[in-house]
Amino acid sequence: MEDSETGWIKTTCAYCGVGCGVEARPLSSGKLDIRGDKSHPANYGKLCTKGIALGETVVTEGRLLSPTLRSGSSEEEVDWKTATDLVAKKFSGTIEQFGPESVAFYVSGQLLTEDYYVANKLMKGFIGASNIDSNSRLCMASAVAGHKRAFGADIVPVCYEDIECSDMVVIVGSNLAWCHPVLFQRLRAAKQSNPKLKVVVVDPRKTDTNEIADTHLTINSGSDVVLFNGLFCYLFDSKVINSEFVDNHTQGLEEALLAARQDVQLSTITGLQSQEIQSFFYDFAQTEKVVTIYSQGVNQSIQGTDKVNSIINCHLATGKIGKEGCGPFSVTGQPNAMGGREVGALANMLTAHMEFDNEQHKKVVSEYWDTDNLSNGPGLKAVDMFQAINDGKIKAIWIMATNPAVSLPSNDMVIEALKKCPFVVVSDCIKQTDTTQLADVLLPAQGWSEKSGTVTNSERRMSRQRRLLPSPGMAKPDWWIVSKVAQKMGFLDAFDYLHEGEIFQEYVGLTTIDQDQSPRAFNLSGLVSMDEVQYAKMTPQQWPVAKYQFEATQNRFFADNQFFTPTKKAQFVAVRHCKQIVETNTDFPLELNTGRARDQWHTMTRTGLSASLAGHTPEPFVLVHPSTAKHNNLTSNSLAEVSSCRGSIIARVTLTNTISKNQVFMPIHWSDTNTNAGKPCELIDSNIDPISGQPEFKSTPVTIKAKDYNTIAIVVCRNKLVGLQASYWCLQKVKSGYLYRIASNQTSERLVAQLTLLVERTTNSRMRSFEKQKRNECVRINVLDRRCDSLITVKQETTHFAQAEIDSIVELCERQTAFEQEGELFSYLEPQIEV
Ligand SMILES: Nc1nc2c(c(=O)[nH]1)N[C@H]1C(S)=C(S)[C@@H](COP(=O)(O)OP(=O)(O)OC[C@H]3O[C@@H](n4cnc5c(=O)[nH]c(N)nc54)[C@H](O)[C@@H]3O)O[C@H]1N2
Ligand SMILES: Nc1nc2c(c(=O)[nH]1)N[C@H]1C(S)=C(S)[C@@H](COP(=O)(O)OP(=O)(O)OC[C@H]3O[C@@H](n4cnc5c(=O)[nH]c(N)nc54)[C@H](O)[C@@H]3O)O[C@H]1N2
Ligand code: SF4
Ligand SMILES: [Mo]
Repeated sequence: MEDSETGWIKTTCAYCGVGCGVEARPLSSGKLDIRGDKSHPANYGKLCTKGIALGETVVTEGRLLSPTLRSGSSEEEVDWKTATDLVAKKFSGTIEQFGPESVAFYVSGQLLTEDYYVANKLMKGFIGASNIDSNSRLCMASAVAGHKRAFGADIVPVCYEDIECSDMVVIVGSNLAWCHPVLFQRLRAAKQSNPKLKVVVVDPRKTDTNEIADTHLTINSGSDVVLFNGLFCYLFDSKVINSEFVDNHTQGLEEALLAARQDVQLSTITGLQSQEIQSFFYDFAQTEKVVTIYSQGVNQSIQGTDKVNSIINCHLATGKIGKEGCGPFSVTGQPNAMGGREVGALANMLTAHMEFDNEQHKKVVSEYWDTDNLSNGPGLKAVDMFQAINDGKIKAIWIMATNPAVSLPSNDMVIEALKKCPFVVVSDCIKQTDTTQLADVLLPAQGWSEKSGTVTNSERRMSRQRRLLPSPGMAKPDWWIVSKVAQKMGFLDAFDYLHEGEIFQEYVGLTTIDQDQSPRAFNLSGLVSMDEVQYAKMTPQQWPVAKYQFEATQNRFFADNQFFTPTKKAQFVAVRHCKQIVETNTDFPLELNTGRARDQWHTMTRTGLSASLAGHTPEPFVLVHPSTAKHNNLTSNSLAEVSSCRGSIIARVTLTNTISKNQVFMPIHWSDTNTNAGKPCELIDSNIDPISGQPEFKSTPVTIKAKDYNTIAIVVCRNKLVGLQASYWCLQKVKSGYLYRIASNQTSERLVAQLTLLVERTTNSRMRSFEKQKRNECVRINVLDRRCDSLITVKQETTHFAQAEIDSIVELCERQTAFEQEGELFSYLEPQIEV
């Protein structure tokens, strides 16, 4: 929707599941002006750092511009016809020879609903298998499974507004301040205006989310079920159960209580003092309006689903659900994790909240899609899917909008599997990622600002992402690419879409079929009569949509006490705490916790392009408690090797009291594309929750030791260095190009020579001869138009560069003013060099 006078176009942020409304205005430079959309009910005009920087990341640098066939080190750019012919032929051929289970799609919450819908329809409806799974398996699967067990459907009952109306917000395993910043801002504002509002954070480490916390329960990793089972028993014993609600609208209380009672030794297992536990229990019991927000500290666990239900049990017991200011609230990670769940693009779902174990559902979907080849049951979930590729059972895979070579556990196996797999197709916007390296066919997809479609946020609100800029090269929308291949596989009529709006219309229709016979929560009947123009102008709609919502609604589920189980009652689930599959031991005495940094998004393919975002955490780091550091001879800012039984990676040590002595924390963002050994998933085994299939990412036994080098270097260059080899390197985007931090065991002379050669090759110019030797330091500058074009500083030292030194190097390379004499360039660096 564009305001034709001012040029502002309404769209939705590319990143997290808060789903903020954005207004964007294309500039003549090709960049975008960005501001928050004041009318969007998710954010009312607010944006976080990542949202504000969206305009900086719409660059063409590094984009995948044309379909590309790869074989060994050779690459051939081809047209769309050749590429889609080939993909269709290979998939059809594989299916013919080995059956429909021999192919798979691995898709993503980064896709739009329309893309997601088409991919799911092709696999389940026409290929006739269910080997389609999404990176949401790594993200939301436990929440989905927990919702289904308790409510009979995958429903997030609350609205964002409930956070603001509540008197107590419990934040479990969520770094809301960094990962859902605008929601965090809303909570902070609510707390300021309602001093009664109590915030409790349940997290083994202290994060920025603690800024607004009244209480921090530094729970032992993996012990949330014990805490919430304890609360459940307390609620019962202190007679604050809502009997009217429990008796009439729930079932399974006794069994759940019996199980909860067996989880004893609360303090020992959670590591919390009984006094803090009791006061948390008391507050939860005595506060009428409680919202419990939970995220990956809950979901990404071998008992993620049980953690979810242990939380929901407490809300059901007290009837703190379906009312203003109340409810369990699973915040979604990705921009469209929720959309993927709606279309059913996870291996164990059919589509549109319909299920494989329901014959009527299968019948209506077959009829609606006009297919006689609908898949009959669930397929392989992400971790099993990659195992099946490794075992040779899956022989062709199509990866769309996700980077499994970085983000899946047992990373070495995943990479090996993709190397072995006879046919690997990757659709991405970016040319160089760890996963695109492993593709036989690369397909260029339109990215945020070019593509057009719908995403659903954490409060079930569907918003439009709109096209703002032309797409570079031959990039196409994901739905178009999938449809073309589907047509060429012989399914012409079912995939002859001309426009994403047609797909959306078909999808809306699907959500309404058979609702009379078996009512489903997910219903968009209010959008059935929408035409293309209305779709183009669609304002945010929160499902269920019975009537087009001209005004933003605040639809809360379960206000009518009706659930989606066969009895229409909510289900208590009996859950018990279980230990980690692999516990810390003498070889691996520490627990590795992994998660996110404030200003980076996942594998950095987009946020990594922004110099301003890179400044917050420029390098892969490991958070270590000072006493753990002392015990392991680690000093602040030194490099350390973190090892598990699977392998070793390297990161910069950050000393902090925010983490416990038995844990270390690493961010997930670095990959082989921007550092040489910084991917935590190399250390993490594929231990999954048996119900949801979601991997444990928060607890891996590791050990840590200092990693010393003889020589360290900083290189700034306008282009990326090709063929850099060093014991440690890491790359950071800066305004003038790229900054490399390097550590090596070579002598400084050799390292200088090697780096000089690389920079000269990369920039196609010569480093000037005015090399300046200091006591233990060598600086070389490449001068262009009397400006510093690139710069190498090497030190014969084992420690790190001080941030001030790095800042002055970066500043020198960014300077637009020419230096009168080249010597001035050096004197500019002098104060820092003279340490
Ligand atoms: N900046 C930024 N924001 C993002 C993303 C990003 O990449 N960058 N990604 C988005 C996505 S897809 C997702 S899924 C979300 C994730 O959002 P979050 O879940 O908030 O983020 P994480 O950092 O993965 O983990 C959250 C917290 O769980 C804690 N934790 C670990 N183990 C346990 C445990 O056993 N119990 C409890 N109670 N807590 C534990 C960790 O210490 C950590 O602070 O963020 C979204 N937002
Ligand atoms: N150790 C550890 N591992 C984790 C986690 C953790 O906490 N700890 N968290 C897990 C979670 S919750 C998540 S969500 C995953 C995220 O992990 P990934 O999904 O692997 O990470 P992304 O970087 O988001 O990958 C998205 C890819 O899609 C591309 N892309 C972006 N937009 C489009 C588009 O429109 N079309 C196409 N075709 N491509 C596009 C991007 O360039 C990028 O290469 O990581 C998981 N892995
Ligand atoms: S909170 Fe999430 S959706 Fe909102 S601007 Fe930030 S990253 Fe984008
Ligand atoms: Mo996620």
